[in-house]
Amino acid sequence: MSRVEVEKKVLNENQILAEQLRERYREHGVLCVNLISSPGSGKTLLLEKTLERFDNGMRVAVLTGDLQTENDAQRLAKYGFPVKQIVTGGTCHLDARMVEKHLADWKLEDLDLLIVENVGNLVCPSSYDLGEDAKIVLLSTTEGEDKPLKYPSIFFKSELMVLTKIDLLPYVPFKAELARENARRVHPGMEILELSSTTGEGLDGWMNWLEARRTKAKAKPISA
Ligand SMILES: Nc1nc2c(ncn2[C@@H]2O[C@H](COP(=O)(O)OP(=O)(O)OP(=O)(O)O)[C@@H](O)[C@H]2O)c(=O)[nH]1
Ligand SMILES: [Mg+2]
Repeated sequence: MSRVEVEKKVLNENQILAEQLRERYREHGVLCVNLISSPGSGKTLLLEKTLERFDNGMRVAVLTGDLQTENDAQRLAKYGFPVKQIVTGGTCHLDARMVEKHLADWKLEDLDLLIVENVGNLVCPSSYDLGEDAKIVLLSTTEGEDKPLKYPSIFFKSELMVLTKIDLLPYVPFKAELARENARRVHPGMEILELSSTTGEGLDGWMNWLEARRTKAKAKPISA
């Protein structure tokens, strides 16, 4: 079997599993979001700030993926919500099977929100549906405005772009307007939020976005 055929087969199998996961999320009214970015763009710090803002009653869980180490899960576990690390052992993306396996001992009926932090990579995760309601791509102000043009697939497939580390704008040669323009060239009408997890600027907008999507997922009829 050629490499292309094997890749097609893997992607098809992934798609079937992803649809099953999507159906389960829908059945239980769980919003699942999949955070994707280059390594170090600020996914985990944003999640730390997000969990910090949730009250104890929030029915949220996090799956966080990495090639190696449990570092991110350790950072996230201290907020008291269920968190699991998926160590891929070298694979550059999460797939639906890994998600399904790590969800096995959590009850979806106990959750309203499942956040998946993908492996830091702008390329591979874009090919793998995890059954999520929305992919969210993060771009930080230290990466360059051209990234949406160089890695169009993930910017096209993501519903929302979060421009992170805006506290660094005075110190880096990054034109936020051009980054927004480039993102919308690849994905016309794309929603864009800007924030700094360090200063807290823009976090309200992010929390409001999540809450609006969570309410929508809850309201969706089972047959939708
Ligand atoms: N100045 C500034 N630094 C930030 C911000 N967000 C994250 N950082 C820093 O950027 C570095 C990487 O942040 P992480 O949250 O670990 O990034 P990540 O995307 O989870 O990284 P990987 O999981 O390795 O892909 C850390 O040193 C953070 O403290 C921000 O808004 N402003
Ligand atoms: Mg991380």
